[in-house]
Amino acid sequence: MERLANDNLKRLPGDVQVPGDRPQTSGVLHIGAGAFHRAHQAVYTDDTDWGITVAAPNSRDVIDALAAQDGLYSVATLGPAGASMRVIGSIVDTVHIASEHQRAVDLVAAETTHVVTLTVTEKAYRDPAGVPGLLAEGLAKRAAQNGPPLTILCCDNLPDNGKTTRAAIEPLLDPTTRAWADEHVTFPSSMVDRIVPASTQATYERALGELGVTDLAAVEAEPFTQWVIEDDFAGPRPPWAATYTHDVAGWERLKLRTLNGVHSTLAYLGALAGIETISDTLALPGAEAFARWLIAEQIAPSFTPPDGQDTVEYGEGVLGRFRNPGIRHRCLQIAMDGSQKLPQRLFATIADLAEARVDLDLIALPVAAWTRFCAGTSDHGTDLPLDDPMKGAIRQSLTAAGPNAAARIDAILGLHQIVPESVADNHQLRRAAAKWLRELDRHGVATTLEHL
Ligand code: CS2
Repeated sequence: MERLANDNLKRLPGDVQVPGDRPQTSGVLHIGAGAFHRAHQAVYTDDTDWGITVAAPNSRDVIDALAAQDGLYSVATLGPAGASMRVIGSIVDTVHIASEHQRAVDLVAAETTHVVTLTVTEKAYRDPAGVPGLLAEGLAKRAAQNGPPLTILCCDNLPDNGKTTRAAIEPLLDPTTRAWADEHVTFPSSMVDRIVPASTQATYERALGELGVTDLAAVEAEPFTQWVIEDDFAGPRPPWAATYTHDVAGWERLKLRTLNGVHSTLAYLGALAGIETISDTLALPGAEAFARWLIAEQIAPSFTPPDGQDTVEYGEGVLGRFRNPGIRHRCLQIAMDGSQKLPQRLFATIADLAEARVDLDLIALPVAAWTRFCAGTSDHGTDLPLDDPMKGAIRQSLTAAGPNAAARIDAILGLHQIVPESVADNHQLRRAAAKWLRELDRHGVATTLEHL
């Protein structure tokens, strides 16, 4: 079967949006070839005359598919009214870090590279031998050449993600590089948002049906997209149609606590109930009412949203997006790496509520759901995978706790790398979470939600 390529762009069906002149060079080096990047930053870049080199840390499947297609791939935007297709042409080159390490280092140092963007997932920032190490090596070379300034722009769902990135790299720099980087490298924070499920066979089949050629790098996404970037670029700034601000923190909190917090909550509830996707979980009797209640009573009072934003209204928008039946976002995909996600999605909210002495009953339910999920058995007795870098510690503490609900909650809240002390020590939270865990153990998610 013919693959998507420069040669057949002109022959694609008329309703498929195709790129005009392709960029020749890449001012952006992007690390992380996942579906999110392809449906987010690469689309923003496609609206400019900049190009991207995509670096894949481990698996080479995506970059091999892109290389076989002249860097082209399609994004299916799935709205209530059906799909619209767009072919993206902003990716001009690829590099496989695991097998072409030196080339990746050289690209970080290259004077043609002005911005490095990152979507490498939350856990990658903890691994000095991985992406932080690569960036440190590249910066050392750039400093030695006294190269042009560089902007390193984190696009992962972490709070203060610019500072987090800097903190992961800085300790790896020698003193000379460090001094150079202080002057020439910036780490703006950014808030990124678009719901992009992992591509499946259905994604590739849809692409073939709509394009008439094979696209093995195809992605599908919701219509909504947002990018808020701290305006702190060291050198040239790509003309992305993003929102540039000096206060990203408020946007990050709004998105991480509301969208991602409710996403993770629904993911654990849905997985326990044996439901495959977020939209189907939200359709469980009581689920949407609970989500709405959680947003209004617990998430909204935990922080001040950025100017002009109302958390409850924003939350309504989020629930509307979660209902989108075109998006089959699997609960198990969102449930993975809970130890890396929940600190900013759930425990930060609880810490702020505890400090403000707000009642913690409702928000204790997602804590109980995660605890039960971590044990690895659904309400129907089927196995649930625990895909988490802290799996060993989590399972060990749960096993040691035995069957008692209060003991299991104490064990989970005692994981200090995940749960802040002020949350772990909060008696009201512990009591409420243990109560919910007993409910979930006895009745399961569906009945618990129905009787809230
Ligand atoms: C999701 C996010 O997988 C997850 O943990 O919560 O990927 C979410 O879909 C995006 O952050 C939306 O912008």
